[in-house]
Amino acid sequence: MALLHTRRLLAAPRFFTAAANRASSWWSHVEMGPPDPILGVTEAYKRDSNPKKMNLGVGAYRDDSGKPYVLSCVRKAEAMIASKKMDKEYLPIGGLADFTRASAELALGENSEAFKSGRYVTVQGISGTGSLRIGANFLHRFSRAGRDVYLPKPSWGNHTPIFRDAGLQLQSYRYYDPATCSLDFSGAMDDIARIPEKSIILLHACAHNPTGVDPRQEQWKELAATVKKRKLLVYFDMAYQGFASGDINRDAWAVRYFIEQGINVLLSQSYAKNMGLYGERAGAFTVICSDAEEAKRVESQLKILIRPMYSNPPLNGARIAAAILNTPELRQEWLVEVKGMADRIISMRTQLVSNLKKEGSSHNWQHITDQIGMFCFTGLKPDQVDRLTKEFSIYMTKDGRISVAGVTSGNVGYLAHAIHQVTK
Ligand code: PLA
Repeated sequence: MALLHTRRLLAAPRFFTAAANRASSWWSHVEMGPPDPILGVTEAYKRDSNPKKMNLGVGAYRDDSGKPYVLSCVRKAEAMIASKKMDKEYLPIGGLADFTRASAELALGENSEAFKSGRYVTVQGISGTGSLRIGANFLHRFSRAGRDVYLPKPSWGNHTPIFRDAGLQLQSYRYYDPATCSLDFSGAMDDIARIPEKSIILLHACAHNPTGVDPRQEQWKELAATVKKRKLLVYFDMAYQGFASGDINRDAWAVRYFIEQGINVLLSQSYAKNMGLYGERAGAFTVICSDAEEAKRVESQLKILIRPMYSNPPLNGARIAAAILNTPELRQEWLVEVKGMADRIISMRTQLVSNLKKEGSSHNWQHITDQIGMFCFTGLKPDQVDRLTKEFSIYMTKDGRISVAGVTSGNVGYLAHAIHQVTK
């Protein structure tokens, strides 16, 4: 009793001091924020001690033994760079020229009129996200297309805060039909035809995230015609070039087609997935302009935007990507490795469906193999996702998206079993 009493006496002043500190703090009004819907899944996964746990949240490619994969062309590029003992000076504000030029060529194609005539500007960005943000800030400062950005419904979760934090307003157009787990093309066309003229529309260039559903080429053509008629400003997000079909040219088809139709698009690129350079943060932002002189003016303003944000971009990832893109043998090896990653994902889709059938599932899982790219939008409901996590330690985003790139021949059976248990 006496001991308890003493403890209380000791505890009391400490409690009062803490409360007083809180009240007088500059940040007492700051509320606890929610975890990130995608990266928060990884945090929860790391806390789980179940040896069977699976992280199908973030889109990060794993090899077939479930390990992070560093491309062999990347290892070679790194060795090449190391052997040159290069300096660590600042890059120019717009980034590494060998990298930005090669990025534009990769997206537009070497025969592109826009590329050859120089009526474009490409600046290096901090991977896809940072490049999107440069674009968003550029739009906020210079857009003649107003402040409304139309996103597909659904879109990558980070698109909304990227554009919102840059001061733009988010709107949406129909894109996905949950009833068929496929593209709602007529819904999309109806909505896009009603977007007020001269608004901004965001399109996923390929491997739409989170749905894995892309328009076919004829549908892209119709879309381009409508966009042109409505005089919309098109912003392409291309975070998965090569990951959809395994072929970087095929995956850039929509971007190239729009530009050929005279639509001067904005474009963000990322090398996180297709070169596996996730943490290196290599990406690019491009504006297609009406001529080379306009491109120079736009470039000058992009530099003015970038300088107070982060002064100039990081060096290492851009050097690696540039070495791969500009060295013929490395580039060739890269193209094979991209195809290898895309093919492994495709084979996991097939194996997941056949394992679900083996489990005795009578649902129609065809969308798993129809969808493309890194993700599968399973159609699982939030309570089913909860059960997968709680009962099976399978981690994924609440919307039922799984990163197929995280499935392996070793765990696809376990995943199918678990999905069957929560859907039967
Ligand atoms: N655009 C889209 C459509 C994306 O899916 C992602 C990444 C990015 C841009 C940006 O990637 P970067 O900044 O790393 O280059 N989406 C991931 C990761 C793979 C994430 O959410 O940050 C995803 O799991 O959806």
